[in-house]
Amino acid sequence: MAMERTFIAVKPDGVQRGLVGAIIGRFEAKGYKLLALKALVPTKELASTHYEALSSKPFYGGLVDFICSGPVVAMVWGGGDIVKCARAMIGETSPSASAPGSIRGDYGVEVGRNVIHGSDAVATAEREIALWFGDEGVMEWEPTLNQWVYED
Ligand code: IDP
Repeated sequence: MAMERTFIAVKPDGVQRGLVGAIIGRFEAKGYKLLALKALVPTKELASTHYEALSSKPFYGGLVDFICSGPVVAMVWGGGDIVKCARAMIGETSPSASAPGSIRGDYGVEVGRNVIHGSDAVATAEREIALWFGDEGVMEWEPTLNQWVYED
């Protein structure tokens, strides 16, 4: 099993709606480890760089404005196959297409208010971790409960 890191952000709608604790709880309960966490109102530069792959989309400007509209809780989580598994925990891009039990399926209604971001690939995760955390660094640690989450 590949030990990976992923970048997770609770978007302004998730923070305003008081979903930070519930979302962190899901990743903790799954058995993943928290490696970094901060709350910030992203600058326009940060948000537009984060979403630059979508710059040709009609919703890009609104998306960037939305991400800068209030506090975001940015996190790095680590664990086995976490990039793909976190995306499954998050659900589809549109909450209305997301299964009940997923974060977007349980907490969201519309695509432009879908509560949470999660990296879509290992390379994207490393790019996003560097962009959001840069020189601040990200912890590495060995949770004592790992023996109850992983076979070896
Ligand atoms: P993802 O967040 O599931 O990886 P992406 O296609 O990378 O989905 O889109 C990034 C974000 O852009 C979405 O999470 C959502 O907030 C927003 N978005 C995507 N498609 C639309 C749309 O059709 N209308 C408005 N916002 C959208």
